[in-house]
Amino acid sequence: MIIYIDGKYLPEALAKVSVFDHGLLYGDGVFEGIRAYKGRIFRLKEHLDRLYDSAKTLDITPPITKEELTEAICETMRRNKLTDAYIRPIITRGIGDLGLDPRKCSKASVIVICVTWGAMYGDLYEKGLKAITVSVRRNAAESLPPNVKSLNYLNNILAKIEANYKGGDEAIFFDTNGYVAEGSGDNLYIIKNGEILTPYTLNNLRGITRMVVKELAESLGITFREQNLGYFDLYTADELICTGTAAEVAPITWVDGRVIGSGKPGPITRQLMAGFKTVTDREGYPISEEVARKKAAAVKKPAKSAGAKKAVSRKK
Ligand code: PXG
Repeated sequence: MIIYIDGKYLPEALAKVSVFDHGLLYGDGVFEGIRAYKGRIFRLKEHLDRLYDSAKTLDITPPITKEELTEAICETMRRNKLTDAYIRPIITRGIGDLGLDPRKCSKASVIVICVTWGAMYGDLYEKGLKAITVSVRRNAAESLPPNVKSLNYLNNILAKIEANYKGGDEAIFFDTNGYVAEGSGDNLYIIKNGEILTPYTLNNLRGITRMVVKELAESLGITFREQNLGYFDLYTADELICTGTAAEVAPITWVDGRVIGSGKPGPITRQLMAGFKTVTDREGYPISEEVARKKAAAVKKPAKSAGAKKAVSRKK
Protein backbone atom coordinates (compact mmCIF):
# COMPACT_ATOMS: atom_id res chain seq x y z
CA MET A 1 0.00 0.00 0.00
CA ILE A 2 1.29 3.45 -0.96
CA ILE A 3 0.47 6.36 1.32
CA TYR A 4 0.86 10.06 0.61
CA ILE A 5 2.54 12.11 3.34
CA ASP A 6 3.58 15.72 2.82
CA GLY A 7 4.49 15.47 -0.85
CA LYS A 8 5.93 11.93 -0.73
CA TYR A 9 4.39 8.63 -1.80
CA LEU A 10 5.68 6.04 0.65
CA PRO A 11 5.13 2.33 1.26
CA GLU A 12 3.01 1.69 4.37
CA ALA A 13 6.03 0.59 6.46
CA LEU A 14 7.74 3.94 5.86
CA ALA A 15 4.63 6.11 6.15
CA LYS A 16 5.11 7.47 9.68
CA VAL A 17 4.16 10.56 11.66
CA SER A 18 6.10 12.12 14.52
CA VAL A 19 5.15 11.33 18.13
CA PHE A 20 5.12 15.14 18.56
CA ASP A 21 2.42 15.64 15.94
CA HIS A 22 -0.50 17.31 17.70
CA GLY A 23 -2.86 15.14 15.67
CA LEU A 24 -1.62 12.26 17.84
CA LEU A 25 -1.08 14.20 21.07
CA TYR A 26 -4.37 16.10 21.10
CA GLY A 27 -6.55 14.86 18.25
CA ASP A 28 -5.75 18.25 16.77
CA GLY A 29 -6.50 17.86 13.10
CA VAL A 30 -9.25 17.16 10.59
CA PHE A 31 -10.12 14.43 8.15
CA GLU A 32 -12.54 13.26 5.50
CA GLY A 33 -13.99 9.92 4.49
CA ILE A 34 -14.58 9.75 0.73
CA ARG A 35 -15.50 6.89 -1.57
CA ALA A 36 -14.53 6.22 -5.16
CA TYR A 37 -16.79 4.11 -7.34
CA LYS A 38 -15.65 2.71 -10.70
CA GLY A 39 -12.62 4.98 -10.96
CA ARG A 40 -14.49 8.15 -10.02
CA ILE A 41 -14.35 9.97 -6.72
CA PHE A 42 -17.81 10.70 -5.41
CA ARG A 43 -18.57 14.34 -4.48
CA LEU A 44 -14.86 15.14 -4.16
CA LYS A 45 -15.38 18.90 -4.23
CA GLU A 46 -17.93 18.77 -1.41
CA HIS A 47 -15.61 16.63 0.73
CA LEU A 48 -12.62 18.92 0.16
CA ASP A 49 -14.72 22.00 0.88
CA ARG A 50 -15.82 20.44 4.17
CA LEU A 51 -12.24 19.40 5.00
CA TYR A 52 -10.92 22.92 4.46
CA ASP A 53 -13.88 24.43 6.37
CA SER A 54 -13.16 22.06 9.28
CA ALA A 55 -9.49 23.15 9.16
CA LYS A 56 -10.48 26.82 9.06
CA THR A 57 -12.70 26.45 12.11
CA LEU A 58 -9.75 24.96 14.00
CA ASP A 59 -7.42 27.67 12.61
CA ILE A 60 -5.29 25.11 10.81
CA THR A 61 -3.72 26.37 7.58
CA PRO A 62 -3.50 23.52 5.07
CA PRO A 63 -0.04 23.59 3.47
CA ILE A 64 -1.43 22.64 0.04
CA THR A 65 -4.35 23.86 -2.06
CA LYS A 66 -7.48 21.84 -2.76
CA GLU A 67 -6.21 21.36 -6.34
CA GLU A 68 -2.91 19.95 -5.06
CA LEU A 69 -4.75 17.68 -2.63
CA THR A 70 -6.99 16.49 -5.47
CA GLU A 71 -3.89 15.51 -7.42
CA ALA A 72 -2.36 13.79 -4.36
CA ILE A 73 -5.58 11.78 -3.88
CA CYS A 74 -5.77 10.76 -7.55
CA GLU A 75 -2.09 9.85 -7.63
CA THR A 76 -2.42 7.74 -4.44
CA MET A 77 -5.37 5.93 -6.04
CA ARG A 78 -3.39 5.35 -9.25
CA ARG A 79 -0.26 4.14 -7.46
CA ASN A 80 -2.38 1.64 -5.52
CA LYS A 81 -4.22 0.62 -8.70
CA LEU A 82 -7.55 1.27 -7.02
CA THR A 83 -10.83 2.13 -8.72
CA ASP A 84 -13.28 1.40 -5.88
CA ALA A 85 -11.94 2.64 -2.61
CA TYR A 86 -12.35 4.43 0.64
CA ILE A 87 -10.16 7.56 0.70
CA ARG A 88 -9.02 9.16 3.94
CA PRO A 89 -7.33 12.57 3.63
CA ILE A 90 -6.05 13.86 6.97
CA ILE A 91 -4.65 17.26 7.88
CA THR A 92 -2.94 17.34 11.27
CA ARG A 93 -1.79 20.41 13.18
CA GLY A 94 1.76 19.16 12.65
CA ILE A 95 4.77 18.81 14.88
CA GLY A 96 4.90 20.82 18.10
CA ASP A 97 6.00 20.18 21.66
CA LEU A 98 4.22 18.64 24.64
CA GLY A 99 2.24 21.81 25.29
CA LEU A 100 -1.11 22.14 23.59
CA ASP A 101 -0.47 25.63 22.20
CA PRO A 102 -0.94 25.25 18.43
CA ARG A 103 1.41 28.19 17.80
CA LYS A 104 4.28 25.78 18.49
CA CYS A 105 3.34 23.78 15.40
CA SER A 106 4.85 25.54 12.44
CA LYS A 107 3.41 23.48 9.59
CA ALA A 108 0.36 21.25 9.18
CA SER A 109 0.84 17.77 7.75
CA VAL A 110 -1.22 16.16 5.00
CA ILE A 111 -1.77 12.41 4.69
CA VAL A 112 -3.83 10.43 2.17
CA ILE A 113 -4.71 6.76 2.73
CA CYS A 114 -6.69 4.78 0.14
CA VAL A 115 -8.01 1.29 0.85
CA THR A 116 -10.56 -1.09 -0.60
CA TRP A 117 -13.71 -1.14 1.51
CA GLY A 118 -16.97 -2.79 0.43
CA ALA A 119 -20.46 -2.43 1.86
CA MET A 120 -20.02 -1.52 5.53
CA TYR A 121 -23.06 -3.36 6.91
CA GLY A 122 -23.12 -6.55 4.77
CA ASP A 123 -26.47 -8.37 4.99
CA LEU A 124 -27.96 -5.66 7.23
CA TYR A 125 -28.94 -3.64 4.13
CA GLU A 126 -31.60 -6.33 3.66
CA LYS A 127 -32.33 -7.16 7.32
CA GLY A 128 -32.04 -3.68 8.76
CA LEU A 129 -29.78 -2.42 11.55
CA LYS A 130 -30.49 -2.51 15.27
CA ALA A 131 -29.90 0.90 16.83
CA ILE A 132 -29.53 1.91 20.46
CA THR A 133 -30.21 5.41 21.76
CA VAL A 134 -27.16 6.07 23.90
CA SER A 135 -26.81 8.01 27.13
CA VAL A 136 -23.73 9.91 25.96
CA ARG A 137 -24.79 13.19 24.32
CA ARG A 138 -23.48 14.56 21.04
CA ASN A 139 -20.87 17.26 21.65
CA ALA A 140 -22.63 20.58 22.12
CA ALA A 141 -22.35 22.90 19.12
CA GLU A 142 -21.07 25.67 21.37
CA SER A 143 -18.23 23.44 22.63
CA LEU A 144 -16.97 21.39 19.70
CA PRO A 145 -19.27 21.86 16.70
CA PRO A 146 -20.28 18.47 15.28
CA ASN A 147 -19.95 20.16 11.88
CA VAL A 148 -16.17 19.94 12.28
CA LYS A 149 -14.88 16.55 11.18
CA SER A 150 -11.97 16.57 13.59
CA LEU A 151 -9.51 13.85 14.54
CA ASN A 152 -11.08 13.83 17.99
CA TYR A 153 -13.83 11.24 17.56
CA LEU A 154 -14.01 10.27 21.23
CA ASN A 155 -17.59 11.46 21.57
CA ASN A 156 -18.54 9.13 18.71
CA ILE A 157 -16.39 6.29 20.04
CA LEU A 158 -18.07 6.49 23.47
CA ALA A 159 -21.44 6.22 21.71
CA LYS A 160 -20.25 3.25 19.68
CA ILE A 161 -18.92 1.48 22.80
CA GLU A 162 -22.29 1.92 24.51
CA ALA A 163 -24.17 0.60 21.46
CA ASN A 164 -21.78 -2.35 21.20
CA TYR A 165 -22.35 -3.35 24.85
CA LYS A 166 -26.10 -2.98 24.45
CA GLY A 167 -26.24 -5.13 21.30
CA GLY A 168 -26.77 -2.43 18.68
CA ASP A 169 -25.26 -2.20 15.23
CA GLU A 170 -25.28 1.59 15.51
CA ALA A 171 -25.78 4.25 18.16
CA ILE A 172 -28.31 7.07 18.03
CA PHE A 173 -27.11 10.27 19.67
CA PHE A 174 -29.31 12.92 21.25
CA ASP A 175 -27.95 16.42 21.76
CA THR A 176 -27.81 18.20 25.12
CA ASN A 177 -31.32 19.60 24.52
CA GLY A 178 -32.78 16.12 24.09
CA TYR A 179 -33.20 16.27 20.32
CA VAL A 180 -32.07 13.50 17.97
CA ALA A 181 -28.65 14.45 16.56
CA GLU A 182 -27.15 11.64 14.45
CA GLY A 183 -25.55 8.20 14.54
CA SER A 184 -21.95 7.63 15.61
CA GLY A 185 -20.84 7.96 11.98
CA ASP A 186 -23.93 8.77 9.96
CA ASN A 187 -26.93 11.08 9.65
CA LEU A 188 -30.43 9.96 10.60
CA TYR A 189 -33.85 10.37 9.00
CA ILE A 190 -37.29 9.19 9.92
CA ILE A 191 -39.91 8.56 7.28
CA LYS A 192 -43.44 9.29 8.42
CA ASN A 193 -46.59 9.53 6.29
CA GLY A 194 -44.51 9.60 3.10
CA GLU A 195 -42.21 12.44 4.24
CA ILE A 196 -38.51 12.35 5.07
CA LEU A 197 -37.73 14.22 8.30
CA THR A 198 -34.21 14.84 9.56
CA PRO A 199 -32.65 17.00 12.32
CA TYR A 200 -31.29 20.48 11.60
CA THR A 201 -27.56 20.42 10.97
CA LEU A 202 -26.37 22.30 14.07
CA ASN A 203 -26.09 19.14 16.17
CA ASN A 204 -24.61 16.84 13.53
CA LEU A 205 -22.16 16.60 10.67
CA ARG A 206 -23.44 18.17 7.45
CA GLY A 207 -23.33 14.88 5.64
CA ILE A 208 -22.54 14.78 1.97
CA THR A 209 -24.67 11.66 1.63
CA ARG A 210 -27.41 13.69 3.35
CA MET A 211 -27.25 16.19 0.48
CA VAL A 212 -27.63 13.30 -1.97
CA VAL A 213 -30.68 12.04 -0.05
CA LYS A 214 -32.17 15.54 -0.26
CA GLU A 215 -31.58 15.65 -4.02
CA LEU A 216 -33.03 12.15 -4.47
CA ALA A 217 -36.09 13.10 -2.43
CA GLU A 218 -36.61 16.14 -4.66
CA SER A 219 -36.28 14.07 -7.84
CA LEU A 220 -38.72 11.47 -6.47
CA GLY A 221 -41.23 14.12 -5.40
CA ILE A 222 -40.87 13.21 -1.71
CA THR A 223 -40.93 15.99 0.91
CA PHE A 224 -37.58 16.36 2.70
CA ARG A 225 -37.81 18.47 5.83
CA GLU A 226 -35.56 19.45 8.72
CA GLN A 227 -37.13 19.47 12.17
CA ASN A 228 -36.41 18.63 15.78
CA LEU A 229 -37.04 14.96 16.54
CA GLY A 230 -37.29 13.01 19.79
CA TYR A 231 -37.71 9.44 21.06
CA PHE A 232 -41.37 9.46 20.08
CA ASP A 233 -40.52 10.21 16.44
CA LEU A 234 -37.94 7.43 16.33
CA TYR A 235 -40.14 4.74 17.85
CA THR A 236 -43.22 5.63 15.81
CA ALA A 237 -41.50 6.13 12.44
CA ASP A 238 -42.78 4.21 9.43
CA GLU A 239 -39.19 3.81 8.28
CA LEU A 240 -35.86 4.88 9.69
CA ILE A 241 -32.57 5.24 7.83
CA CYS A 242 -29.00 6.30 8.40
CA THR A 243 -26.62 7.56 5.75
CA GLY A 244 -22.92 8.21 5.44
CA THR A 245 -20.01 7.72 3.09
CA ALA A 246 -19.12 4.47 4.85
CA ALA A 247 -22.67 3.28 5.63
CA GLU A 248 -24.16 4.61 2.33
CA VAL A 249 -27.98 4.38 2.72
CA ALA A 250 -28.86 1.84 5.42
CA PRO A 251 -32.22 0.85 6.95
CA ILE A 252 -32.73 0.80 10.74
CA THR A 253 -35.55 -1.56 11.68
CA TRP A 254 -35.18 -1.81 15.46
CA VAL A 255 -34.52 0.87 18.09
CA ASP A 256 -34.21 0.07 21.83
CA GLY A 257 -36.34 -3.07 21.40
CA ARG A 258 -39.07 -1.35 19.36
CA VAL A 259 -39.65 -2.68 15.87
CA ILE A 260 -39.74 0.18 13.39
CA GLY A 261 -42.58 0.12 10.87
CA SER A 262 -42.93 -3.31 9.28
CA GLY A 263 -39.57 -4.43 10.68
CA LYS A 264 -38.19 -4.60 7.13
CA PRO A 265 -36.62 -1.94 4.89
CA GLY A 266 -39.61 0.09 3.70
CA PRO A 267 -40.55 1.36 0.22
CA ILE A 268 -39.03 4.84 0.50
CA THR A 269 -35.86 3.38 2.01
CA ARG A 270 -35.59 1.05 -0.98
CA GLN A 271 -36.10 3.89 -3.44
CA LEU A 272 -33.36 5.91 -1.75
CA MET A 273 -30.98 2.92 -1.67
CA ALA A 274 -31.54 2.28 -5.39
CA GLY A 275 -31.31 5.97 -6.25
CA PHE A 276 -28.08 6.31 -4.30
CA LYS A 277 -26.53 3.42 -6.21
CA THR A 278 -27.53 4.99 -9.53
CA VAL A 279 -25.99 8.35 -8.58
CA THR A 280 -22.74 6.85 -7.27
CA ASP A 281 -22.42 4.69 -10.40
CA ARG A 282 -22.92 7.68 -12.66
CA GLU A 283 -21.02 10.63 -11.19
CA GLY A 284 -17.63 11.44 -9.79
CA TYR A 285 -14.26 13.04 -10.38
CA PRO A 286 -12.22 10.75 -12.66
CA ILE A 287 -8.96 9.57 -11.11
CA SER A 288 -7.27 9.26 -14.50
CA GLU A 289 -7.51 10.58 -18.05
CA GLU A 290 -8.57 7.13 -19.17
CA VAL A 291 -11.55 7.07 -16.79
CA ALA A 292 -12.47 10.62 -17.88
CA ARG A 293 -12.44 9.53 -21.54
CA LYS A 294 -14.62 6.48 -20.79
CA LYS A 295 -17.07 8.67 -18.89
CA ALA A 296 -17.25 11.20 -21.74
CA ALA A 297 -17.90 8.38 -24.22
CA ALA A 298 -20.69 6.98 -22.02
CA VAL A 299 -22.35 10.42 -21.79
CA LYS A 300 -22.34 10.66 -25.61
CA LYS A 301 -24.45 7.51 -25.85
CA PRO A 302 -27.94 8.91 -25.05
CA ALA A 303 -29.68 5.54 -25.44
CA LYS A 304 -27.74 4.10 -22.49
CA SER A 305 -28.31 7.00 -20.10
CA ALA A 306 -32.04 7.11 -20.97
CA GLY A 307 -32.21 3.40 -20.17
CA ALA A 308 -30.49 3.98 -16.84
CA LYS A 309 -33.01 6.67 -15.97
CA LYS A 310 -35.89 4.37 -16.83
CA ALA A 311 -34.41 1.70 -14.58
CA VAL A 312 -34.59 4.15 -11.67
CA SER A 313 -38.14 5.25 -12.38
CA ARG A 314 -39.25 1.60 -12.66
CA LYS A 315 -38.09 1.10 -9.07
CA LYS A 316 -40.29 3.94 -7.84
N1 PXG B 1 -22.03 12.03 11.04
C1 PXG B 1 -20.82 11.65 11.46
C2 PXG B 1 -20.47 11.83 12.89
C3 PXG B 1 -19.91 11.09 10.56
O1 PXG B 1 -18.70 10.71 10.98
C4 PXG B 1 -21.57 11.33 8.82
C5 PXG B 1 -22.42 11.89 9.75
C6 PXG B 1 -22.04 11.21 7.40
O2 PXG B 1 -21.36 12.14 6.59
P1 PXG B 1 -21.05 11.86 5.05
O3 PXG B 1 -20.51 13.14 4.55
O4 PXG B 1 -20.05 10.74 4.98
O5 PXG B 1 -22.34 11.52 4.43
C7 PXG B 1 -20.28 10.93 9.21
C8 PXG B 1 -19.33 10.33 8.25
C9 PXG B 1 -16.25 5.18 9.67
C10 PXG B 1 -16.62 6.31 8.80
O6 PXG B 1 -15.06 4.83 9.69
C11 PXG B 1 -17.62 7.19 9.16
C12 PXG B 1 -17.95 8.26 8.32
C13 PXG B 1 -17.33 8.43 7.11
C14 PXG B 1 -16.35 7.56 6.76
C15 PXG B 1 -15.97 6.49 7.60
O7 PXG B 1 -17.11 4.62 10.35
N2 PXG B 1 -18.89 9.09 8.78
